[in-house]
Amino acid sequence: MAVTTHTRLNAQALRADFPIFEQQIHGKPLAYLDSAVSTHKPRPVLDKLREFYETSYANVHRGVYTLSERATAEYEGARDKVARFINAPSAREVIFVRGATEGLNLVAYAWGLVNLGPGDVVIVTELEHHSNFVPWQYIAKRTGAELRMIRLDDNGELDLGELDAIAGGANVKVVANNLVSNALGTINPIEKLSAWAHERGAIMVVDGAQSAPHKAIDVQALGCDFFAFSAHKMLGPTSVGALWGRGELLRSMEPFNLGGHMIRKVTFEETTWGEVPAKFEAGTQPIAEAVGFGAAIDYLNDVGMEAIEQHEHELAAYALGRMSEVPGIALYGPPADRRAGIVSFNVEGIHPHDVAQILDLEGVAIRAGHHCCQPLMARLGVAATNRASFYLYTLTEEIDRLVEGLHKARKVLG
Ligand code: C6P
Repeated sequence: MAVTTHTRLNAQALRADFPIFEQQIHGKPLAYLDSAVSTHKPRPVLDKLREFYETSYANVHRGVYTLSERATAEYEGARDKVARFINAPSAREVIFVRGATEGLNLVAYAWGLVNLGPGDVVIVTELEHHSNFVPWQYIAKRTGAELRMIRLDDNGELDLGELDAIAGGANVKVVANNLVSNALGTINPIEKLSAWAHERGAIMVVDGAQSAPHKAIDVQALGCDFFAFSAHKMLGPTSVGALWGRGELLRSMEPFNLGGHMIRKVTFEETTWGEVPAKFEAGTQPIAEAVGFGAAIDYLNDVGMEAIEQHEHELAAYALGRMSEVPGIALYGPPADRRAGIVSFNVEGIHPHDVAQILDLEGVAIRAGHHCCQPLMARLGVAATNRASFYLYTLTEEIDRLVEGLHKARKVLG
């Protein structure tokens, strides 16, 4: 029998790599429980950015001089790292974008505008982030396609039993879903959805913004056609992310942005496009950011994605247990074994922003709001929730401080 063992991560030890934790907030150690919005950066990533700018920086794919060739090698090296990280069949299928949002817009515009029309159906889900919802709603309206939605059950999980009924006899062209929900932490059955989509000749577009940072990703095993994610949510810099797409689809698509670097030949009458990925990387790319993204991937690989997933899973279970002790708390989403390290909740009678402000005074940072998931908020029947989200540097003591803060919020405002 094959036995898999994962080295457990030591969050306390890892924190020494993150300078942000050296400060205090309102005289208390920082308990940063908002990693789903963005993560902090370890020294190896910060050092890599500085080293790159100090020793190897130049524009890429534009110079024959040594520095430009060195920068190009680093940039393309980062692309290789991203490709390996998600088990893409080829690094040429990885496009550097500004983040998950831009990657998903790229697919909606460059694929959707050409391939969708009246009589076609795009299926999204009720727990989609606006980044994988609004572009499809917009492109569907522009092309005359119809937008349909997979609803959630009371656990905050997709009701796949309804899929065939949702599709009816329609010509389904796109299924769009996140692998992990940013608002509920739900882990979605992408393999099943991909298979279902492909049976109908549809493409499967996966928003990987909340999954790539937290679990090992294999786009081939997921069976999807596109997978988009952001570096800043996985220890890397802002303003860079990646879109992976199947080679044949990327090659058949029109470009998204037009300008320098993405062309083959330009004359007054006509322009022809360069090869993928250049076709989708118009203008000067986020070069140093991509290199920093590569350094973040190195760091995550060193810690081990299985260990990170396990750690977050334990934190989610611990948090759900401890938080359920708070009187008047409503906890949203599935049981711990079917969710990532994200817990959304409301405290009866207290506005989420007030809860977050009281917690801030305790040095505990959580998010309050609709989390760019307004259709989901409508389903939950609330305008907003509080959300605590965890990462490899999160300690159980910080969850204890969150719970103490919630008791305090109830005393002060409840
Ligand atoms: N979610 C959150 O607090 P960008 O901004 O492009 O890096 O990522 C957008 C995005 C797309 N999909 C999902 C599932 C996401 O969670 C996010 C970003 C942040 O949940 C900001 S709303």
